[in-house]
Amino acid sequence: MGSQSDWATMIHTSETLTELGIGHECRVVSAHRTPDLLFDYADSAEQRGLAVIIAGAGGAAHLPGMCAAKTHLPVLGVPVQSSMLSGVDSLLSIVQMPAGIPTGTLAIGKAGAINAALLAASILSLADAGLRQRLKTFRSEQTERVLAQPIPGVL
Ligand code: RP5
Repeated sequence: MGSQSDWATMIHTSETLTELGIGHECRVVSAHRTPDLLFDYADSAEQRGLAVIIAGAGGAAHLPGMCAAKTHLPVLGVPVQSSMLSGVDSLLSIVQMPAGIPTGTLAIGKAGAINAALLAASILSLADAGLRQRLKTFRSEQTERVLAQPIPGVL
C-alpha cells in the first residue's frame, strides 16, 4: 500500500487472504515518496516468489500502475477512499491504464480490498487444488449466510 494510512482499508485484504490460507506480506511502498523502493520491490517480486501483487493507494494513486509497469506479475489495484474526493480520484488514477500495461481494478474501499484478495485467490487457485476447494467453501458459506439471514422486521 502507498501509505500507513491505507492500512485501515488494506487490512481487509490481509484478513481475507489469511482466511483463505494464502501466505502474503504487507508493505508500505509509495510511488511518490519511495519511488526507488517501488522499482526494487516490483523488479524483485518474481524472484522472491511473489505470484500476485495487490496494490492499494489513494488520491493520485499511481502505485498499482507503476508496479504493473515494472513486473509481468498480475497486479490488482485497490482504490482507497480519499478524504477530498471519496476515492473517485483513486479509482480513475488506477483504472485508465494505457494499452499494454494492465492493472486489475477493484471497487473503492473495503469491498475492493476484500475482492482483491478473492480475485488473487481465484488466480492462484488455477494451479492449487487445495486453495480452489477453500475458495469454493468460502463462497458456499457466504451464500448460506445470506440465505439464512432474515430481513429485520419481516417474517
Ligand atoms: C497515497 O496518498 C496513499 O496511498 C494514501 O492513500 C494517500 C495519502 O497518504 P498519507 O498522506 O495519508 O500518507 O499515496
